[in-house]
Amino acid sequence: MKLYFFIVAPNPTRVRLYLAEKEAAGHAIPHEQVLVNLLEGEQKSPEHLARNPLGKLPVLELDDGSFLTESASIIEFLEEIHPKPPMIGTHAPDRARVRELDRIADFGVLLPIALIVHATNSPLGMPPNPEVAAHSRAALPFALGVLDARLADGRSFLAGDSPCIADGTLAAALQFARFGKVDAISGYPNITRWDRDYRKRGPVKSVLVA
Ligand SMILES: N[C@@H](CCC(=O)N[C@@H](CS)C(=O)NCC(=O)O)C(=O)O
Repeated sequence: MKLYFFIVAPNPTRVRLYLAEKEAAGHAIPHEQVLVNLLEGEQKSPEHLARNPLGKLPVLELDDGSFLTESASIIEFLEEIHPKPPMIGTHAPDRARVRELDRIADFGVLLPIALIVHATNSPLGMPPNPEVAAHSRAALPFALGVLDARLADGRSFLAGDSPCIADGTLAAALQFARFGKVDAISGYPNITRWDRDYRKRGPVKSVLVA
């Protein structure tokens, strides 16, 4: 398999964090990582559009030559074929809880942060859009408040004692915020503590650059 990615971009980063966690736990998923340079617009090249007509990253190329897009679907697929150690929980209620957290982190944090960064300081050269920035800024506290409360008991990871896919989604979002000079979490002490400790871990350090 091949994972097409770009550094700092949050959606490829959440997949790379997932892969790094598996490897650190002794269950490396065999694959190659191929950089597609978003800053050079390579995602809109005919070669990449053949992989993903939406012109986005990440893309996973399967061994049969077919392509899978959408970060959450890629992670779910990899988890189905490599279930150890579990990154989405083991039993149905735990798995539902992790997916709940992951969607909150994705739609409630990653998406608004991506919109704010691209509306204020876009690395892809998108024009400033104060209205979108303000709207996304106003949306952010809802999900951050929920995740901060989840971490209030001092747990190491969003779902408890071991990392799950939602930790990767939140970390990918917060890296993009730092990169885009967006202060997202200073009013959230539990997320701030989680972020500091999570980023000290080997698999995370091997992926994050900002
Ligand atoms: N829903 C998609 C979003 C993919 C996405 O927006 N990827 C960004 C990088 S984080 C991208 O490729 N942007 C380049 C562009 O829009 O030209 C997913 O979860 O994979």
